[in-house]
Amino acid sequence: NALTQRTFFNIVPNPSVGLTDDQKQFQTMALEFAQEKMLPFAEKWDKEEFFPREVMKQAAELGFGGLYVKEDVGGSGLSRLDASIIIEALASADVSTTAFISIHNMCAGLIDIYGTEEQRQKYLPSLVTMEKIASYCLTEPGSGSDAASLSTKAVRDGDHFILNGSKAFISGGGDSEVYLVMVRTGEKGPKGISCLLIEKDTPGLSFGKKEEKLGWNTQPTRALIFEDCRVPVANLIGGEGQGFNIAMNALNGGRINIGACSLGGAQASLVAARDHVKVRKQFNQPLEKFQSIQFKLADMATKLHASRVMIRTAATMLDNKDPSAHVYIAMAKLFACDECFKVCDDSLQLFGGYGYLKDYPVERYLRDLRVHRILEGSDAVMRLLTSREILKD
Ligand code: FAD
Ligand code: 2MC
Repeated sequence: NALTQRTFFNIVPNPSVGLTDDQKQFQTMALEFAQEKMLPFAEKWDKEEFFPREVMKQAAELGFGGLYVKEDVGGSGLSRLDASIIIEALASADVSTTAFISIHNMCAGLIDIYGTEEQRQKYLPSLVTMEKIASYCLTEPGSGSDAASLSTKAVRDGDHFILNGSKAFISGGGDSEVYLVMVRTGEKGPKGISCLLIEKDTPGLSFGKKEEKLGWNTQPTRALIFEDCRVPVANLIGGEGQGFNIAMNALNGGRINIGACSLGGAQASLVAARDHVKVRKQFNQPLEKFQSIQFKLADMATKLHASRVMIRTAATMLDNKDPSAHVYIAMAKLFACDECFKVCDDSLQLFGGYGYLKDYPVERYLRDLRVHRILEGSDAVMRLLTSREILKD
């Protein structure tokens, strides 16, 4: 992989344009970590479906396990914009592992904001170090995009809830020690949903087989099955009935970071394509001499830069608690995940047949980015959130 610190920063579009000196500093720190600890192994981890927990712990030593968790429990206390810059830099080496770090951060952030002081002190110190890792559990076999129709039932029995039902597609499922699970404790629809923190070894919780996937291979995906699973009422995060709002608010930050993962993958793919067309000769000249190829690179850079501007604007709106942030986040995720996927596809095309081989990095970025158009809210859900706002009276 030709991506080096020099090419990461010296290519147009430069990911450090417009950043403060502090932001440039931790962007460089994240990139150095990614290039030293992730990039040399990413291909092997992908092939062997290896979940690099030790490396994630090392990332947490730099503060990446609790990016926007408050400092009293060991978090880094960064803004969403700062977090997205770090996630993007890490993803330029390994999209799949970084995407799990993003999900873990979404969970830690959720506990930090909505947990009681006791819950924060009990769970966050070992999550920010990534000694323990956390999964976010909303999707069910019968409810994906229509998340508010979820049916995993939690019935109160004294100081416990008794859970029956299942969750599908859970990233980290079976490996994570902590699960944030949206369950139905009341009426139909979003207002009957609550959020429970469930520990891995809770009796009545079991896991499905590890799913075989096109990408995101460095992290496991499994179903969760609840059979009369008893969870203490003390593990309720927020109030009863607030679970859906909590889940959606957490996803706003998650969607920014999934977009940022797409930026990192597209940046690495663009750098690789640029280097390839400078050395690959056909018709007696390097490919870079053909104007159609020059223009393709210009289009790729433009798509990537526009995506980055949208992601960072949306992150800033979330930091400023702008009431319409979720709509700008939806537009940014839609645009960045679609356009950055196209950048990877264009890069693969510029490599010709070599792009299709696993000897070159671009096919891995392409496979990893594909799912960003589906998870944490599909393209259709992003359009739904945006169009509803446009049409609101
Ligand atoms: P569906 O909702 O059935 O959608 C199918 C298609 O119909 C999609 O193209 C969708 O865009 C489209 N569609 C849906 N509704 C509409 C509409 N109203 N109008 C037009 N088109 C529509 N979930 C978690 O909770 N936690 C996780 O950790 C997690 N990790 C995942 C990891 C991977 C690798 C994958 C693949 C998924 C993961 N998911 C996770 C689940 C993911 O969030 C869902 O797959 C996603 O929300 C879509 O739901 P679905 O698969 O049921 O598709
Ligand atoms: N930010 C803040 N609040 C939101 C929100 C958002 N992005 N989206 C919805 N809400 C609120 C909404 O304001 C409303 O609040 P209130 O009742 O207080 O007014 C409440 O949630 C219910 O919303 P709707 O009435 O819009 O509910 P509806 O069912 O019509 O639509 C929809 C909800 C489609 C937006 C939601 O179900 C959704 O986002 N679906 C996609 C599911 C998803 O993203 N899954 C990802 C799983 S995690 C994953 O994939 C990983 C890899 C980790």
